[in-house]
Amino acid sequence: MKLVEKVLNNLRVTKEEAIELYELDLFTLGELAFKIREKRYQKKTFFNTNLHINPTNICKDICKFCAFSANRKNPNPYTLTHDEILKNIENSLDQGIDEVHIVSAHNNLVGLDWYFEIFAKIKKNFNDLHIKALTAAEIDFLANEYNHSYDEIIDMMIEYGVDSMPGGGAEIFDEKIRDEICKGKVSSNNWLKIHQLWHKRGRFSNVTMLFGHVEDRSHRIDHMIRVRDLQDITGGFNAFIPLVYQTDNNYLKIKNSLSSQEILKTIAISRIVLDNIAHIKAYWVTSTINLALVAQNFGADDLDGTIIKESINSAAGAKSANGMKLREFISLIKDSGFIPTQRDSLYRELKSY
Ligand code: V47
Repeated sequence: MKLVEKVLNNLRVTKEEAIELYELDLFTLGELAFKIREKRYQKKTFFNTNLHINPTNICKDICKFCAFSANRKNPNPYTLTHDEILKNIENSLDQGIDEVHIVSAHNNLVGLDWYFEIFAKIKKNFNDLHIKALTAAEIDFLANEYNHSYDEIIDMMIEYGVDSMPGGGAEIFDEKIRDEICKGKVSSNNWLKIHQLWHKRGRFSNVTMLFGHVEDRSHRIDHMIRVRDLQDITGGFNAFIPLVYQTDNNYLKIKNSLSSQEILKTIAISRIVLDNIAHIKAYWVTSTINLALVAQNFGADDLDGTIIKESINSAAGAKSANGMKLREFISLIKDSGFIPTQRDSLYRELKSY
């Protein structure tokens, strides 16, 4: 059977076939991915109103792609106090947020309690907020630093009020490329193992893929297939989030950024390959809002959220430092011919605009 027919018949593609999909022209590929998206969600595009908080940029790891952590290229170390974090949240309530997304660097100066007690304080002060926090990379760091098993760290997450896990730290799973861009960080197998343990508790998470640096197409497909294999076992991933590599202020010397075509093809292929993951998120922060809007026609059904303040990708050149106003977000989705559909963190629909 020809590959296009296979996709049209909703049959699972192999790794080799997925690589072959890149050879299709952009519009054929887009149409295939759009059909899948349309069948599931018609013209709905999901988003939420969230606040990103990055409480510290002091990091014991040195990932070459990272411009956020305090180092020679970004010599501005900071660590927020719990009161400052609570104040940030309080100041954002009038924007209607229902989720806080908290990701820190791997700071070995502040102690385990600093990482966890903030979750309990948030729950105490803002009981309705969903806490999406601690990447598998942070969990691996905390487990190693404080001599705990992954299960013990996960017990603490649940005890202190973490509701779901973000998909950060996945980068690219191919071990050779991973060594090149972030040696010493959580291994690919452990990243997947931590999410598996989290899913085993009946909890949900996301999974990212950082692309557009030193990897090639086959590494991206390998990444997707490893995700698909785990999802077959657990069913715990809500969304796949391809993150377009941002080039500024870091130690990876990448001369050529990816073309929009290659980004859209990768998003479309992820929609086709990841037949067992409900949502493909075009994260506007790294793709630009305009390309994220186009990605709706290439398989993406989710654009993340309003964010309010973004620190990790904007440090590397993304135009996202101040998030986006809800009204603007809604009208951009509408103008592009889709139905803005506000969701909660677990994808329950709240409101259509
Ligand atoms: O893990 C770091 C990435 C991630 C760069 O789960 C970079 O809903 C591009 O994981 N260029 C953090 N990317 C962001 C993240 C995320 C974002 C939105 C939603 C969710 C979710 C998760 O940012 C890191 C890393 O892979 N990153 N540096 C860079 N130069």
